[in-house]
Amino acid sequence: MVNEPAGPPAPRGTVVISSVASDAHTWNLVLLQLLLEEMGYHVVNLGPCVPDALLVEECVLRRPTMVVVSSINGHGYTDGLRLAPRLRARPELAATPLVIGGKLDVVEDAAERDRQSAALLEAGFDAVFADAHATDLCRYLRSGDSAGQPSGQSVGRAAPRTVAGAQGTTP
Ligand code: B12
Repeated sequence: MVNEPAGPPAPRGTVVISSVASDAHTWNLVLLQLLLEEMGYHVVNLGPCVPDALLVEECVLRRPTMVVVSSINGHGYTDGLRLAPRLRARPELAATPLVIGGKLDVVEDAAERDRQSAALLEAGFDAVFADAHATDLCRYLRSGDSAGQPSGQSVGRAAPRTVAGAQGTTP
């Protein structure tokens, strides 16, 4: 699934949204897309089960303002650890803001989750949203702008962060 709305580029630039190779869930991606479009970004949603190499090539081609990786099947931690270095290995993407979020693991232990988030940051992500809500991404984007307005420029490698939430899940 690659959505390409017609019309001129959005003023805040292009965000690539993608899931990871193992993850078939879709509505998390759609929700993130709607929120970011509402904030004024042009969104390229690559959809679920995206092979690492395809994501890398799409990002090199499109040079996005930011890359948002979303995974909820519980393998996001493993997939993310493998994926981030592959993106960062391309000089064109070495400084591109890169975040990951969703239900990234199946661990209950907060300390272990913190350790995993730290490992994802170490692997190359700028921010990790473990079990957070999609609106936390909007807050993150707005946080660098003193006027409180959304700003794609505010996300940078200099400010690694982890955001942990307490979203409920149903079996
Ligand atoms: C629908 C569904 C499916 C459908 C998906 C259909 C489709 N086309 O999307 C099907 C049946 C295919 C499926 C399969 C599986 N599923 Co499923 N699925 C769900 C379910 C019921 C809803 C997911 C959904 O659409 N939510 C709606 C969206 C809008 O919300 P969300 O996904 O929660 O995303 C929110 C946050 O995570 C966050 N977020 C997400 N990404 C990001 C990124 C950033 C940057 C930020 C800030 C926030 C963020 O924002 C969103 C809104 O708040 C959930 C349970 C639940 N109620 O959540 C299980 C669930 C996600 N599935 C689960 C599992 C285990 C599986 C399977 C492995 C089951 C199996 N054994 O086969 C497979 C995996 C298949 C695969 N290869 O990925 C588990 C994951 C466990 C975990 N991570 O802890 C869940 C949580 C169920 C459970 N309680 O165990 N699933």
